[in-house]
Amino acid sequence: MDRDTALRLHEAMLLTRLAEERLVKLFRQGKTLGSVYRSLGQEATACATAMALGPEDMIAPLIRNLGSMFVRGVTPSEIFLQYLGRATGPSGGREHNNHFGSVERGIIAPTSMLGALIPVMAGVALSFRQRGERRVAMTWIGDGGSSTGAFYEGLNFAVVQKLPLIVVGESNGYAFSTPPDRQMAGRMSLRSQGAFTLTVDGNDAAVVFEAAAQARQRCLEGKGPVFLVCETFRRSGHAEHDDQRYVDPALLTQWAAKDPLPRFEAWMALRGWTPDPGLAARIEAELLASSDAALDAPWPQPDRLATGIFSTLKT
Ligand SMILES: Cc1ncc(C[n+]2csc(CCOP(=O)(O)OP(=O)(O)O)c2C)c(N)n1
Repeated sequence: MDRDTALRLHEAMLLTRLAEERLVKLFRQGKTLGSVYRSLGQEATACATAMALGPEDMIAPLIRNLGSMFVRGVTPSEIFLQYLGRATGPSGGREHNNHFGSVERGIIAPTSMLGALIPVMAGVALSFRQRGERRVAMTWIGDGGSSTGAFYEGLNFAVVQKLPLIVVGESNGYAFSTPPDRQMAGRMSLRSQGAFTLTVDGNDAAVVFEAAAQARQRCLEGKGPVFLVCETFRRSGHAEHDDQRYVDPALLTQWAAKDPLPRFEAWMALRGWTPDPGLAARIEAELLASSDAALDAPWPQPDRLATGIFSTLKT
């Protein structure tokens, strides 16, 4: 990773951390229309994987991968308008979290149905190959989500067809309140079905980036899909309405010491790469301005309810 990439990756992780903190404040003030599903402690897994892609590649994030959307150019303003359900937000107030896509920026909309995006992205990867395009598709899945039939169907199809698909497995300690050993035998990597599999420290942004870059290279060489398992930990509840009382506090302390942000800052410092000391303040100011503007933005009008439901894309 070069210096410029490292600085951009650090900024994306910091932006994700601070934007989610701002969203939590809005949730506690009763301003968001739904809950807030954070990625506290998992920012490296979302940001460093997406950062290793090229602009022509496509991603399909899950709700805990807001960071990957920032990497692809989604703005805090879009996120606040969306969470606050405003007419000027990406879905015009029809959704209230990161469930929106942006094909121009290579983002297929996240969905709630866990596993469903794996066959979708296998299809996207198949279309790249059929058109002879050098592009890869990437999506994410949690340890709980990897128990779905869709996960197996999609990954199996990609393995058999040798598709350029990267599935990032987020092994993050809990699926809601269920630890992995209550719902799967063995480690997440055993679910690879023959896909080339890498297991990495998901809280080490530099390592995640290198692994994702290697995965992309394999895909471009026609070697088939990669299952990139990131070992990490969800340091907040499933969402803000969940107080995580089922988690041993000692585990939280243990994982707080492995926080990906200071770890990446230390990695950068070893190379003499220092982020701008005013960065956090600048991001905070932008987040405050864009969330205040979103609070003043108009609500959707009932007469717009039936518009924008069907795609206008030409086939
Ligand atoms: C097919 C499907 N089944 C159940 C759910 C309900 N659900 C939402 S999140 C969740 C837990 C997900 O855990 P995991 O995949 O490990 O991801 P994490 O929340 O840990 O990031 C469940 C069961 C769903 N969204 N989709």
